[in-house]
Amino acid sequence: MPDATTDERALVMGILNVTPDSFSDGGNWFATDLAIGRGLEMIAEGADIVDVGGESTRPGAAVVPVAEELRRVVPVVEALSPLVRVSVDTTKETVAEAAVAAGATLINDVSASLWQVAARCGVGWVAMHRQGTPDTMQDDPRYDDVVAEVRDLLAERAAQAAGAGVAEVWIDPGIGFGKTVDHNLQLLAGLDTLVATGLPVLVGTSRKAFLGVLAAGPDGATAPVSDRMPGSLATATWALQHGAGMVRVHDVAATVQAALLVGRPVGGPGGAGSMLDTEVGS
Ligand code: HH2
Repeated sequence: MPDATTDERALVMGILNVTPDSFSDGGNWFATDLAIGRGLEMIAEGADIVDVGGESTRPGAAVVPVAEELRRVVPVVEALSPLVRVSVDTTKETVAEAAVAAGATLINDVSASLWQVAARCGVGWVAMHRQGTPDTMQDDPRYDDVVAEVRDLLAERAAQAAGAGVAEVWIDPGIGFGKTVDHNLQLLAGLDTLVATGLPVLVGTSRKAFLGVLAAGPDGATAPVSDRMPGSLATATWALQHGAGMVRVHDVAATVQAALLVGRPVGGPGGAGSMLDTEVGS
């Protein structure tokens, strides 16, 4: 969480999908050299962590064989990890281990099941909540109390991870993973319940489908991925203001700027107020 009394800001994790089929940037960075180039760009834009993934988690995405996921991910991790902190977005033990050997220091685990791997490798771990698996998760997600259920599952997994010796554990509500639009909004509105666990919270809303639904045009058509940047930024800013310690985003430069503003009190020393004052009239 940004400390309002200092210049600190929350962390921005840049998304780097080395895949042909991710819902937003699929195919853009599928070639290794293009992926490394995008990683360098995100570093220049201020990313604190670059999250390298080789398998899409979008509803209905194809399962990627281990050898192919390794081929996509490892060279990119190797190239970027001397320059920036790298996380690996995978649910496969072998891929997580190989990425750590290549320099990754955080396992971003949308299955919230790889804590023993993180413990063994001596790296951090992100436990993300999801209901179901990508092929069926959006069919008919149901909860009695989505915020409490997500919090309880994540707190339980975090305790298991801590017990196994993982020193750095993040929890993530898994926006869009087995959740309706309403569930996603309830989770964002109830973020303080996750923050109250005392565990650092990561939130990923970037360009997700619920933002397209909320930004539907007058004809009711869902806003395409290319029109979801305003909602992405608004929800990332909301999350940061409500205590998230990190946001996972495609649009790194814009989010870093938002994080700087949110992390600094208006009018405080070196704060947003003074930054804006300086720019008035210039
Ligand atoms: N969302 C996606 C993938 N990984 N990891 C965490 N911790 N939190 C998230 O919300 C999250 C995640 C889905 O987004 P993206 O990587 O852009 O798409 P795809 O899975 O299609 O590659």
